[in-house]
Amino acid sequence: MIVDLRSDTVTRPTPQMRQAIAEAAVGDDVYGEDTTVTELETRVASMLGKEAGLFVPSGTMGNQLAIRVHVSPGDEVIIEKQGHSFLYESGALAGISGAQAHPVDGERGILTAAQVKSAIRPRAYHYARTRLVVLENTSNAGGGTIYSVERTNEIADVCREHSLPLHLDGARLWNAHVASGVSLSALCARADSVSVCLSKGLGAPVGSVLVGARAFITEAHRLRKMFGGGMRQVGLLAAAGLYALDHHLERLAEDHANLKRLASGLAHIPGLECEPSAFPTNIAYVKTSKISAADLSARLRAKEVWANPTGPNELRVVTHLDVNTDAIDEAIVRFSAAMS
Ligand code: TLP
Repeated sequence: MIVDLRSDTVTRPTPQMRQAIAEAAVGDDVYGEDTTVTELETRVASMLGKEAGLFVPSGTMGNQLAIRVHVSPGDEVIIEKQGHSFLYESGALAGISGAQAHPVDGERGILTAAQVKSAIRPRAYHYARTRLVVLENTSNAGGGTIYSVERTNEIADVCREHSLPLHLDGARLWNAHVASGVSLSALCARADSVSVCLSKGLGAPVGSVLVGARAFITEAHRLRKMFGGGMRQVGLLAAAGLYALDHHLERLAEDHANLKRLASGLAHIPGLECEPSAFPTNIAYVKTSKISAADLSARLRAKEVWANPTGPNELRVVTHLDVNTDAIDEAIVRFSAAMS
């Protein structure tokens, strides 16, 4: 049995999800005629308390469309230094929007309002114009850490004082919601735009939804076409997203419990460090002092446990729909064997 802990993106559609895909009503979404897509967009927008939604192929496109709507070339974007939209989206911030990042070192991926405030450039023509703040909830690089409503709102207050829009990369906002018990709409009430992914913990094969005010979505819709993201009978994929919202949202609690179980097991293995309480959702980072992360990853691979290095002495492990408790226990045994 392969235990794939590389990411929650690796899940495969369940037979029931495939059934929902097979039965989906479809139409040409470029003509606005795919009722399943429209249902998904409306549903996600309403869950997140926003006026409108737009189905996009990936989280990257959701984030980069939002950034492109919010900024102009030469503008600056305040973002955590390991924020996905800055670090892992192939330079799109510069390549697509002509913007530069102002990376800020958060605490486990989480920024404070004071940090955001002090990163805003003075209004002098030597400087780039600060035009956007991007937050990520949960923070991937922070270890699935959660922005509380209070923290988000404090940052939103700073944004409002400085007339800056706030974009939320909510690829795993679902996990933040399930782990904290706070409603999705409260978690993003003060964000001007939010991108949420269906293809991570929710287990759909493809897709994200970008939400915001109607005028914002109208412009994002125009740009989605420009990016080549106008899709046709894509209700097939939207149906998987709707199925995931109905059946896979609340079960994220299982992934969180499995992550704790895994982290606690790994913490007992000599040569590994992993503090379970530092990882509130489905992502953990494991420090390896005795051997390099690359060596450990290779040894694990030979034992059919897949986990990627994220630094010379650090591996990331992620729990998801396709890893049950037995697989977690098996992974712990194999980690232990790989270290001995
Ligand atoms: N994250 C992937 C990798 O790209 C690192 C993963 O395996 O975690 N926002 C966040 C916070 C993400 O973690 C990701 C994907 C995205 C956006 C981009 O989503 P996709 O892959 O759909 O473009």
